[in-house]
Amino acid sequence: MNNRRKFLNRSLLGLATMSFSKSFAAPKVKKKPIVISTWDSGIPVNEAAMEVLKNTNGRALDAVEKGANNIEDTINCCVGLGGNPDREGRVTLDASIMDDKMNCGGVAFMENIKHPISVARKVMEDTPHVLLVGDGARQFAIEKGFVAEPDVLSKDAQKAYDNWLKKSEYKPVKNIELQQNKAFQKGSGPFAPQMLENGDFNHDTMALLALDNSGNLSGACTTSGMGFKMRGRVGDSPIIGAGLYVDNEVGACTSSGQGEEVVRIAGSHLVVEFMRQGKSPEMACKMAIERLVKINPKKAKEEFQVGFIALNKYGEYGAFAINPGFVFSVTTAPGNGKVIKAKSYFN
Ligand code: SD4
Repeated sequence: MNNRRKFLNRSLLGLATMSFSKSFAAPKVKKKPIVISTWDSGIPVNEAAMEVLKNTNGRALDAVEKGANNIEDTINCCVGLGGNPDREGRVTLDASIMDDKMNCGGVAFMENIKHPISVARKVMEDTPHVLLVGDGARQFAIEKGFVAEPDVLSKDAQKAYDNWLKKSEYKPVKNIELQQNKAFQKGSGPFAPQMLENGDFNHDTMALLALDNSGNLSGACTTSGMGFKMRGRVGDSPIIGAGLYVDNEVGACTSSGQGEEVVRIAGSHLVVEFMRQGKSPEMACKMAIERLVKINPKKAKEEFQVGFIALNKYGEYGAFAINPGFVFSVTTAPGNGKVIKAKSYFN
């Protein structure tokens, strides 16, 4: 047999094997509905989202908005208007949302509006744009019926700001929970979320992803951003592809941590692309973290935290962080939320 014929025969055999394995591969079962979110403060957030998802026709998009609203409502907390201010003492909010049809919207550097995620949804649904910022975002929100809240810091934020003013040093805290959570420090597995003295959970970003009963994915990310940032600073959270990305054919990803680092690698989009190549959600998050650490391993170890969470279209989920301390919450039915410790690059 000449070489060309041998080659053709081998190729045909290869094709036959490929189509054989394809048609006989067991179809993956979708584990749905499911909602996952960043940090242990995600437990009540997931619960609010599950109220929507438990209904046969509950949409993932409505679920992630409701979940984000839940934490934006906790006035004395960290995400939303109760969050830490910038270095001029003003709370400025970033948020983004993305649905199962590649629709997306966001707001950034927005003040005085309690539910930035809902304004982000209005940007997505009622404008030809993807992102509105600053006064323009606030003006749009008011036109849409949102109420402008007064410029008052929450009790905790005022305390934190007064404290910060003493040195005025910009030193983002790597993991707020790590300092609060004794169970985590002991290194035990899933644990009950730790509450602060005043009964609130504490973190400045809430990002969540949901898969509904129809098999559709959506995601939302809402934050007051890094405390004591420069005025006008915007992080990864409102930037589609960085702080959030959803591709209904593949999966979804969102992030928490030092936004500048996430933007640098278009983090959430990168994780979704790794899942498209067949990687599991955890492996996809890990590969994106490795990409980030490679830029400056010493800085990554010593100076900041980034954590990704990902959910694929089959309801499989995973997470990975640069440093220990990142946890995420998973809920598949009302009341069954659990907090899981993410693996990290450094230990
Ligand atoms: C930001 N990624 O503004 C947000 C902050 C954050 O936990 O996630 N903190 O950069």
